[in-house]
Amino acid sequence: MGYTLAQKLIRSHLLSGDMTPGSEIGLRIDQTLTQDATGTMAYLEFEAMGVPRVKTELSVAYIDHNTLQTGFENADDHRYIQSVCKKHGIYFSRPGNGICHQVHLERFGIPGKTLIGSDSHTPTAGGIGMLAFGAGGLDVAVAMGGGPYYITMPKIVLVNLKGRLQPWVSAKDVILEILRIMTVKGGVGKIIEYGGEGVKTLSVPERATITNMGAELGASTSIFPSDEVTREFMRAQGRDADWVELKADPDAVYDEVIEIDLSALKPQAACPHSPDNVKPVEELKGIRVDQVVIGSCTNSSLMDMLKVASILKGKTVHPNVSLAIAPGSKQVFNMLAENGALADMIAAGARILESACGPCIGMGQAPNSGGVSLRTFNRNFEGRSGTADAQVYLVSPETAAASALTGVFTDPRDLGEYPEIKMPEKFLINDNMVEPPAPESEMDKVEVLRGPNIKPFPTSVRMPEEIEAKVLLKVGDNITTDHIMPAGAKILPLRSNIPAISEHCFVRVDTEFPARCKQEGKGIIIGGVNYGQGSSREHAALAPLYLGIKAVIVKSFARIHVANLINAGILPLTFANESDYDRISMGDLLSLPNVRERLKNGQPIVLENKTTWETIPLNSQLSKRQVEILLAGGLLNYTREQNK
Ligand code: MIC
Ligand code: SF4
Repeated sequence: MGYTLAQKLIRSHLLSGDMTPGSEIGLRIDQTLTQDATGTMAYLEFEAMGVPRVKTELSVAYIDHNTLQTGFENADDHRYIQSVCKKHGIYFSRPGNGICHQVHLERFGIPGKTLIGSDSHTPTAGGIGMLAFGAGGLDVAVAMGGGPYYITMPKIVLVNLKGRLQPWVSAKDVILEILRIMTVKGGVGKIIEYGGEGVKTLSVPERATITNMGAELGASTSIFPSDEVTREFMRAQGRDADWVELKADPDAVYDEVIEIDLSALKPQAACPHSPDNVKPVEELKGIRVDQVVIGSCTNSSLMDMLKVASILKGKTVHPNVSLAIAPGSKQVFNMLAENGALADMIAAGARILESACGPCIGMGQAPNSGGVSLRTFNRNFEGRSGTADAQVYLVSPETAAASALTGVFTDPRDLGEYPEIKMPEKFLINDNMVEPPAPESEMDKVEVLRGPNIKPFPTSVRMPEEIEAKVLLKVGDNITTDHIMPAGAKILPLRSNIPAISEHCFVRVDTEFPARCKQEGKGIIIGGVNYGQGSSREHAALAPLYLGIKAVIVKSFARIHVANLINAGILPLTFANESDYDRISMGDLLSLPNVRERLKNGQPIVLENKTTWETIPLNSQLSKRQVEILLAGGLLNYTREQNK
């Protein structure tokens, strides 16, 4: 029996475990990336581990999220990351150089290598055949120190592509179709592998749009084969030597197969407030549009930008629309400037933003009250744009640009002839905004610069014999990390200050939550299915830890968040019977008797509701390693104990 491409890469990087779906495996990690909103924590954790130089083949730190500098905090964090990188052997991509996933794909990614990044969209690199995972900062720190990255062996889904996209239909419409079919929890515990005749019709940037939004499926990662198209892209980036061919064996066996006929797809949009609430643009035609934003790690490649520029050329943005455009990288920006496409965008009235995440993470460009905003991004969670009642739709660059001109939701196919845009034979290569680390012999001379905003992270204590605490919050299904730990221009600067950022924990759901936690001193959270979907931010675990949350009991978890809870030392549990969710109310006093002993011995965990005097069976689904981490009170404590 042959192997799928993902299985081949897992096999060649397997350090522990066996490849049976559901069991824990440890992988050797070749490359890491961080961004600044999660990076400060990751590097503080790396420093705490005491490893002098990174042990990966390549580690890169990007500054792309916290680029709105309304106070000293973000700039201080940038300086801190820059100095840590210089000292410890990490490449530093300076602010202005672009969004981590876009730049990594262009300049650093290598087919067949493993990558983990402290950002959930790290699987973007699957577009060139990397096995790339989003992870919490602490997991990235461990990988930089040479440690394995542990995941649950996923099932492998084949998305079999046939046909070819019709004019005005784009890669975004492909992944929106898959989201419509699979939903935001359909990818949990799975790797999405693309194959079939249709693959060769898609360019690398198109593939990367698709793998990028695999994160919204909840998938562990997504991957395309590395073929002649990949080779052309690598060659155009001057990195031909890094290319290798990679594909699944012809007799590979998949756990699930989804057929997509590219020729049959139409322009689509994810409607408010979830990436899987997908409808054909045809059905939305005519809805008034207030804002259009083009960019983000999903759709900010040169090809996307050139398409947009050609749609805008010689026209004017509709008077009721604010159009903002953020090219994904300095390379893209520079090429647009050199070939005149940027001038076409400016002339049409686009508001040009720096190469960064910007509006995608609520860093500026919040829409007007109740405003309809069409965005080429990957997430439209309620409130994420910075305006609580905004209606955000996720669309392709083509649909976005067309609607910016008409002022209403527009099917780009109505625009007439499709602009033929070809991938350049050579990209403009200039890595002058990537600072290499100091040589090892000089690392001692580098001083690490710490601003006053950097506060120590919360300490967790060893798991007690028994947990007894009140339910301080009960939430429903599909809670995102944006609910747990919101981002945006006001809160992101607090990413290196856990005590301060904790004041904002869950406030979009319940403004009293932080105060209630402080009053009680400890507590338990109850949730529904797919709890913690979305971002990799470990702050969504560290803030609850700081606020005294001891356990989170839900119907099911999202992959990265549950790993972050374990790393922080918060006990994640699931209901053995989902209907028991209804037997717990806010304020109930819950007890987990002998929990330490039971975890240690692999015995089932039982919950006693001391308010109703009911007993509820729970599942823990933890590996032996995860149990040890929890008993030690988190991964940092565990690592310290191991090194004693
Ligand atoms: C996001 O898109 O939500 C982010 C901001 O990139 C996050 C990381 C973070 O919260 O810093 C992600 O996707 O992991
Ligand atoms: Fe940045 Fe948005 Fe991509 Fe997250 S999803 S990395 S905020 S561009």
